[in-house]
Amino acid sequence: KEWENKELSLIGVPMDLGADRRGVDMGPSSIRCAGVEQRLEQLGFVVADEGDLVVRRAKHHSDVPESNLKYLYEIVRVNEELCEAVAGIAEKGRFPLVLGGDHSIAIGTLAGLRRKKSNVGVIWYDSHGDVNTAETSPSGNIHGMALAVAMGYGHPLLTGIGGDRPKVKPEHVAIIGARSLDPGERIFLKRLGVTVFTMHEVDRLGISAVTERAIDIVSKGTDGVHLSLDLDGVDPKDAPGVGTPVPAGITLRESLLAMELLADAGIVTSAEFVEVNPTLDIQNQTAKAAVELIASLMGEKIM
Ligand code: 4U7
Ligand code: MN
Ligand code: MN
Ligand code: MN
Repeated sequence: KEWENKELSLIGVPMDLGADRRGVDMGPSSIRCAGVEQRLEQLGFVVADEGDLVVRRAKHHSDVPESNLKYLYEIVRVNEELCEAVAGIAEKGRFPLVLGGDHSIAIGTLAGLRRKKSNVGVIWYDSHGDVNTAETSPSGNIHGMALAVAMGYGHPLLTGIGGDRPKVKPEHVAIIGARSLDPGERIFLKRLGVTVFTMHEVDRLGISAVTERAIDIVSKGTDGVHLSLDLDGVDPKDAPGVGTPVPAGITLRESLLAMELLADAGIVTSAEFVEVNPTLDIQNQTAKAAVELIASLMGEKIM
């Protein structure tokens, strides 16, 4: 494994402009408060906390002529910075761990990873598909478009971050936990042939078989695997501090098992944990869940 040296860099992206509810900008802070750095150090990682990127609070969101994309320009600027930061971390052979922030930051993360890896596999752990474009989006919120952008679909200012080429191929993507897809997203996912493990598959096969199948898909023909975990993929009973909760999701316990299986497979080379909103949380429960998930992903064992 390339991060056998156990060197890891944390980077926070305090951005909430990609979502309608304010407050996910405090996500990185809440995950730090829940003790992420100490937990990783206990696992033997040498952690460099690179701090947070600067996000400017834009006043108006209707700043794009003839488009419904909210806060496009500032989201592009932040993601360009994130792309550089992640590329720098990956090039040093360190493990990039990105803390969000709304899910639009996956655009910058994946663009940065593309600098080092030409075929990155992606596990998109989320109750949503995040494959809208301006044309299909019911909201205009860019966090619901991040995976489409990474595959090369969307506004050219977004798909052009880190260069015009697509950052991820549809056949290297597996979505886990989907239970809220917009009509346009269903059509798009089918057309591109993206593998989607909805809650139907999680219930029928169980989370372990689903995770094993996802591991197969994202590791075939790829030179690294990125985990993009939206905390709303976890059931809101276990992760209430999210802006777009969707009931009947994957429990925290099942999610921890998924992380353990990923750790055992030894394939994950980068990760991001996004969409924690402490203003909607109960006693930082969701950030604490994120830290548990991170620890399991990075190899923590009960015995
Ligand atoms: B998240 C939504 F319409 N699909 O596009 C949209 F339901 O990063 C939600 O997964 C997107 O939290 C949620 O606005 C984006 C909506
Ligand atoms: Mn989501
Ligand atoms: Mn998401
Ligand atoms: Mn969300």
